[in-house]
Amino acid sequence: MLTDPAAIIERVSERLSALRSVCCMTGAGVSAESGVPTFRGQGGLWQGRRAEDVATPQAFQRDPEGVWEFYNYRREKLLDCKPNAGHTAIADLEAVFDDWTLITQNVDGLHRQAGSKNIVELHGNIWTTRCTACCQEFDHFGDKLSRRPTCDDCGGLLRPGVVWFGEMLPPDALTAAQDAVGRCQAILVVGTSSVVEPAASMAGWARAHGALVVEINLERTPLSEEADECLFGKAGEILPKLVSALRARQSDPPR
Ligand code: BV8
Ligand code: ZN
Repeated sequence: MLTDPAAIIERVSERLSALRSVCCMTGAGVSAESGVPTFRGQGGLWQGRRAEDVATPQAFQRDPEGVWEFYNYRREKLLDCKPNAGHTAIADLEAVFDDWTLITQNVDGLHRQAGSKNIVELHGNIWTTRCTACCQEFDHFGDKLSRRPTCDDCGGLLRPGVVWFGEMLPPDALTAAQDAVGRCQAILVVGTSSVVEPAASMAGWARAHGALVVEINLERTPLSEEADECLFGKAGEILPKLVSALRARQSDPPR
């Protein structure tokens, strides 16, 4: 049983190098090294607050200012956060495979800042807002918003452009993710606790049609049992090594 991380990375790169269609599912762990708090870990966003109180439509109905306080706090913190080596490596992987789709649960926009192009934002984007009256969507990247921001067009109350618990995922994002997972030959699952549905089931969908499942995480998760390969460690350290190993194989394929 291989335990040397370098050897496992070599083996994973060998298994991936033969493939053309690969997708990647990321969670908050990919942004942790950029200083973005995760949800369920030490110091996570759900510590000291319940998702039901700040990340559901009912919470927003009940206390829109309190919910905006939570999102404005996160937007403010994000202004100092830059993409890390894990984001950059994921952007590099887009050029390694003919058919690459990045599916992210993250709402921080750091994958796009790192250069990823083909991105499916399953849970929306914290930099966008949507008017609760006229449903128009707005990009407020970097803007400081009040606790009760309103629509320039109709004066309606704006809400954060993210998907809350109990809300359906954006149909086109879900369809794009299902298509990519349905055709992929491998899925890399990076920095997610794999507990939030339907994102948490997508690796199983891929596995069901024979795709290789590779998990990259600091620790074991509910997915680890069914993953074909588990690389334990920081995404920002493992992913650049995986990219180098894949590039070496591409430039000098084994005879
Ligand atoms: C849906 C946006 C259909 C907001 C998020 C009862 C009633 C209603 C719904 C449900 C219900 N029971 C279950 C459900 C479904 C529910 C769900 O899954 N609940 C779970 C919690 C039980 N899902 C939904 O509601 C979804 N919609 O199902 O619609 C429907 C509709 C009505 C009724 C039924 C069904 C919508 C889910 C979207 C919620 N929105 N975020 C915001 O961000 O504020 S979810 C939130 O969790 C984030 O998006 C986040 O990405 C996501 C998952 O968390 P992770 O990314 O995995 O982060 P976490 O902190 O948990 O883990 C970090 C991991 O990284 C750890 O494993 C750690 O070890 C690792 N790590 C840390 N550092 C590193 C690292 N790894 C590598 N390197 C490092 N350096
Ligand atoms: Zn409006």
